[in-house]
Amino acid sequence: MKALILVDLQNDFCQGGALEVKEGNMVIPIANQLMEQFDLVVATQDWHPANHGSFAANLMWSKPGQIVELDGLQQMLWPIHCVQDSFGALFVKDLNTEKITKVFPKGTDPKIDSYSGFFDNGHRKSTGLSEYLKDKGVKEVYVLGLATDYCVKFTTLDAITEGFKTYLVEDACRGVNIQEDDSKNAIKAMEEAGASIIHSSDILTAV
Ligand code: VGL
Ligand code: ZN
Repeated sequence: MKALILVDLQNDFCQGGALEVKEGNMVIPIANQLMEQFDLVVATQDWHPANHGSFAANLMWSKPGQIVELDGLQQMLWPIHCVQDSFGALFVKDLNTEKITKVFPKGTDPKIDSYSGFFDNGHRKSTGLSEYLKDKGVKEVYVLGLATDYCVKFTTLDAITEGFKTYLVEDACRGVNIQEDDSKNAIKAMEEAGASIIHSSDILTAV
């Protein structure tokens, strides 16, 4: 059984969003097309309370891009984004959400961030995604979404360590690229960890 994991296809990561990822919207039509090839589609949703510790605005004298310590972990500070129930946290309007069987919110604890859809950044708590997929008999997962160098990367790495055969659909991802090569390096790290890097056409033409 194969599952498609849609990572953070939310307004704040797309055009005009608070944490806009360049060309983020371009992955939406690919996601819509790919969904048709899967029996199981799940989505992660960055879902922060307004007082989240990753927001620079919640910390005096700080700016997005700075690194601070949050509950014992290194934390990159971000602009306010994906606040629970806000427009920015909603899935992009053009995304076909009909095939999504379950949404996994993450980043809900103000004291810890969660880039991965499986665990928080300290691997302290599970979101339930791994258990859900295993319960459904999933052995292979295909990952796509935003952003390549953060949530896609850590979701993919956790999928591998959770024992799933893991595919990264490279053309259906875009990155933040605070440093120019961040996405490129993230893809390399995922590949080295055991992910198969594929193109959406590999899935679409195989059927
Ligand atoms: C993300 C930074 C902060 C992501 C989420 O979805 O990649 N990046 N929160
Ligand atoms: Zn976030």
